[in-house]
Amino acid sequence: EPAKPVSRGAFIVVEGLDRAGKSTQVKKLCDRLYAEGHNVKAIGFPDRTSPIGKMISSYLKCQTEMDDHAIHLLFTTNRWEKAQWVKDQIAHGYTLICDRYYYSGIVYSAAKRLPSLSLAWARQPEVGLPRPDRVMFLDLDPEAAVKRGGYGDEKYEKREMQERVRALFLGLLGRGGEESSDLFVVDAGVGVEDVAGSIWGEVGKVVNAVEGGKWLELGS
Ligand code: 2DT
Ligand code: MG
Repeated sequence: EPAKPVSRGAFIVVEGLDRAGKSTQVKKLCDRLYAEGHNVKAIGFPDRTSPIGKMISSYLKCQTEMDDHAIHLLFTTNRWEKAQWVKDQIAHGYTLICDRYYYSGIVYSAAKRLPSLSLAWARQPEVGLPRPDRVMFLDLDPEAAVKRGGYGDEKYEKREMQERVRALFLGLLGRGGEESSDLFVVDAGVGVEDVAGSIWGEVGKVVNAVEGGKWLELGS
């Protein structure tokens, strides 16, 4: 089926803790959108392919150490280096499904609980990045994540860290402002098809509204 002409593509982010099923759900969502005639591309952060992405990857694999503020700013820069590309794709009618974005960015850094690195501090360098049309938060109890086979060996894949990250994510909802209105919580503790169904129930509506010209401006 040829893709329909659209006003612009939608920018959808999928967020969640490690093992919440983000990669699986991003793939299923892209396949469904494509099958229904949308132009769609999957992207994700950190994008480990750029020179900065390689530094981030090395940090996450515990091969290099870095100051917590410095690594935060590298994650942010890794988004800025793709910001114009994101805008261009959307303007050309591609709907982007993005695995993690600045919501992970601020929450993982703030979960380190440094006196000098608050959520507000972490948010500042992200200001001005393309704002998504919707952020699907795949919520999973770290207890359930452990039952799914547990974590890998990367930097933040520790139970205590995951608990703090989850609390901060859920805290964003009550904080008011952009983050709380962007986030849509999905229970990721049920079966793969049920999670996909909940995601589709929201994203299908948003994508059709955006592509149909009902939500004109991409925010920032
Ligand atoms: P993946 O497991 O999805 O590859 O993520 N992270 C991610 C941050 O600390 N800041 C960020 O801005 C982003 C995008 C979350 C690798 C880890 O990196 C964390 C998990
Ligand atoms: Mg991971």
